[in-house]
Amino acid sequence: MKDKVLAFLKEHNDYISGEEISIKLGVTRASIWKNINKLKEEGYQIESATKRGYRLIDTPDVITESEISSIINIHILGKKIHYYDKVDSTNETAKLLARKGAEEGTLVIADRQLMGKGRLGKTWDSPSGTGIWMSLILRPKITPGQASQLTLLAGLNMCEAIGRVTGLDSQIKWPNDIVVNGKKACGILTEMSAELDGVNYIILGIGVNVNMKSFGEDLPHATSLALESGKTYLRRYIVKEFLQLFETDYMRYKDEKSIVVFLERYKKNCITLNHDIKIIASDGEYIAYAKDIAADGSLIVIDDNKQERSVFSGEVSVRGIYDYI
Ligand code: BT5
Repeated sequence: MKDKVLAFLKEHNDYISGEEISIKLGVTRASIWKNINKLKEEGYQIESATKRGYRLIDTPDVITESEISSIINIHILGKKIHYYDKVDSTNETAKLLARKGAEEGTLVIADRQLMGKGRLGKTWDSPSGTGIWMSLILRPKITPGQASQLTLLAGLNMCEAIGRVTGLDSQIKWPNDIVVNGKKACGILTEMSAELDGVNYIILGIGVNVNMKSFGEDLPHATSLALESGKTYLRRYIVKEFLQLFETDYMRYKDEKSIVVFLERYKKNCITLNHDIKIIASDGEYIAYAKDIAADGSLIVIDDNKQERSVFSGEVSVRGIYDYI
């Protein structure tokens, strides 16, 4: 009912009386009044005037299902949206939904995560009201080994979406970070359930620091889009831009079953290439030069012995950025 009342207010730029809304929606005026108060609590600025009724003046920076749905015009990604004020981790919630059969493109998004996850058991700081914490359920017909390619594609699209909405020059640190002015503004965590020869589902989890004004001392390398630009943003427009870009490219990826067609764009936005990097692999740590991205998405590096090696995953630090100075 709350969403219906909101939709009504949005349709009418001017005042609309409580009576008119109650007749159209077939509920009591008391119920309208209760739902208007709920909307006000969520931050919607609604003016009420005797005899004239209610008028929506301003919509807050919320990322609820109704606010996102009202601005996106796409077919698969975000067709079904599950919004939560708070969850432990949107990736975990998405996994539960995927196991119950949630369809491809289902989006789980939360205002706050209590136990946001990074890779390999690390945590992801996800305070309320300032960031985008979301996970997409995908069901592509690819092999488990290809799943990490979706991290690259999503990173590329989020990098482009950030550029379009904010004008900031963001870059991708292979494989899963988006960096602005040398600090981390976004991280991606791709998880999957798979058999030997195929993927059941992939959970593509993305965290973007949008409007934070500061970070704790434990996160010296973190930044937000607001900190870098001096402006604040409505989070839903970044979600919208990303979903639109990613839907187009993801559909093409599913047809091609390859990221080759995206590699030129990826490389143009990748800060890792042509830099010295430090790789922390399962068999130890080494320094190398990042030369290229291969057709399968792996990073091609040249080590101290002038040997070419492929890096498929692991911790990669770029000289001059974050902790590898
Ligand atoms: C990542 O891991 O960068 C993946 C982050 C994915 C977060 C999204 S939010 C929606 C979805 N649901 C989840 O539960 N997770 C996903 P990794 O590369 O391992 O980086 C983790 C490290 O980044 C931590 O150890 C911290 O040092 C740092 N970090 C934590 N919170 C941060 C933040 N908000 N901004 C920047 N850096 C952060």
